[in-house]
Amino acid sequence: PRSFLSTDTKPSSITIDGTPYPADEWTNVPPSIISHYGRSLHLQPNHPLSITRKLIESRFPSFQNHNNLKPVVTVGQNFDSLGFAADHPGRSKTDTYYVNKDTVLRTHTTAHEVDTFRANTNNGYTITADVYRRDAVDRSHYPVFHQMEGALTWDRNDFSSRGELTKQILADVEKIPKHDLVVDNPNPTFHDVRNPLQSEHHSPEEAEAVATHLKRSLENMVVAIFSEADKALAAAGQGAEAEQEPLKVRWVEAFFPHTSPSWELEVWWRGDWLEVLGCGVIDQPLLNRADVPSRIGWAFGLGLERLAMLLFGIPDIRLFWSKDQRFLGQFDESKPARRFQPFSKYPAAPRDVAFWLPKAGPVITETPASVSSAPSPAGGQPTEPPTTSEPPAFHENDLMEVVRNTAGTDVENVALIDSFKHPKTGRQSLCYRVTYRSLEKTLTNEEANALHEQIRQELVSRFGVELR
Ligand code: FA5
Ligand code: MG
Repeated sequence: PRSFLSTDTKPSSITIDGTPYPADEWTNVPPSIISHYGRSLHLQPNHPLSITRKLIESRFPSFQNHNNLKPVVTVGQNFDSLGFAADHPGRSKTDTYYVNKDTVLRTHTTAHEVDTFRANTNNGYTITADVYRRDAVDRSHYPVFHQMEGALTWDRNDFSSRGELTKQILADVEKIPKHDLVVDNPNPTFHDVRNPLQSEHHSPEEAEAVATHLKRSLENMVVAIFSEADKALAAAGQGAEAEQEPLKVRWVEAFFPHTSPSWELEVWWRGDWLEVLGCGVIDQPLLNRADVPSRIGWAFGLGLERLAMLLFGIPDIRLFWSKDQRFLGQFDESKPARRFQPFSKYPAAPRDVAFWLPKAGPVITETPASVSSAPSPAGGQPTEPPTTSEPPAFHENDLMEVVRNTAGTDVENVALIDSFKHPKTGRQSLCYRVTYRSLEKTLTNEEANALHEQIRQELVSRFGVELR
């Protein structure tokens, strides 16, 4: 298959949903990504992502729901309007799909916040949509996934004083249904330099009231999802484990350029803390940019696949894209949630690829969980546009993409299993294990070998690696 990245086949324009965009040295959206465009899984009746979306929306009954916003946005919408610094790693080509230097596939639903605040006549809204990130290949990461954004604001102009506004927010807190959820760490301290109260805009009491409303609203939403999940487990005769351990959540400090202070909500579920969403008190300059400077409020962004995987017990994120009736036929939005029954597990075909990198240079194999506000958890440095004379620096996400482009959903996992530097030459060697496994059939040895050989050759032609 043609790669939009290799210099010999680079087209002068790239067409998405019938619209041509001029390509440039930033263009890095491969055909395998464009082919996901327009599936709108979050709107497909009886799809688990749609069922999960509706369940969450039902916990915010007064909100407007925006579910049809297009994924091609400007760099301004995705980053600048949200206060991302010019050198923020989230802007890097290794993490983000650029249509061209001014245009990206949105990396988060937050890209629509400013426009939505500007147009909004109501106080609250959700935005559910497909988002795109260059990322690892494993059972919980896919380069296209779905987020739901939620936001609620109050207008100062409706109140005679800051004290009156605070009173109203606290009165609104009382209207949120009570829950008996265990909240492990209801009020973590937060870093007052990196994650301050916005004291030039908000009184501490206002900020505190907004944060309380935010946390109680999201705890209420999580209770809805997880009590459904518990019922589904009980119906499957697997409830005992869940009953022993009551549902538990905790708040963890987090950093986003578009909220302060910020938190992540984690849920204790079957032996693990799982990050479900990020949230915080909306950055006031963002609201000013949206021409609603008198508003104050909160926002959150959650991963829909993550919640749907928990709710239905779906073991692999690739399954959401399946058109197989053995998958789709298991979900019915008119009935209580049921546990997903794996229809079959086809054999895995692991294959290793080992190679020398072309020269000593930057190798980015890790995506550290940074304390920065990356919308993507990846922490790669922005790379220079590749030139024709020397191969670009190797970033692990580049390999992930070669694998995705070639093997699509027939690959389950890609993992670095060995890395060393030659003591004399200083050259770097890497070995990755690519695990092929189809969700729908048994891959023959020949099929796995053919995919693997294509990937090996692509690594040579794109990155100048030397196979070992
Ligand atoms: C953000 O994208 C922020 N824009 C969220 C936000 C919105 C914060 C509004 C504050 C206010 P983050 O990159 O952590 O944050 O992603 C949010 C959620 O998306 C994560 O908690 C996780 O549930 C989900 N998510 C992130 N990356 C992936 C992935 N590769 N696959 C599946 N789900 C993912
Ligand atoms: Mg995060």
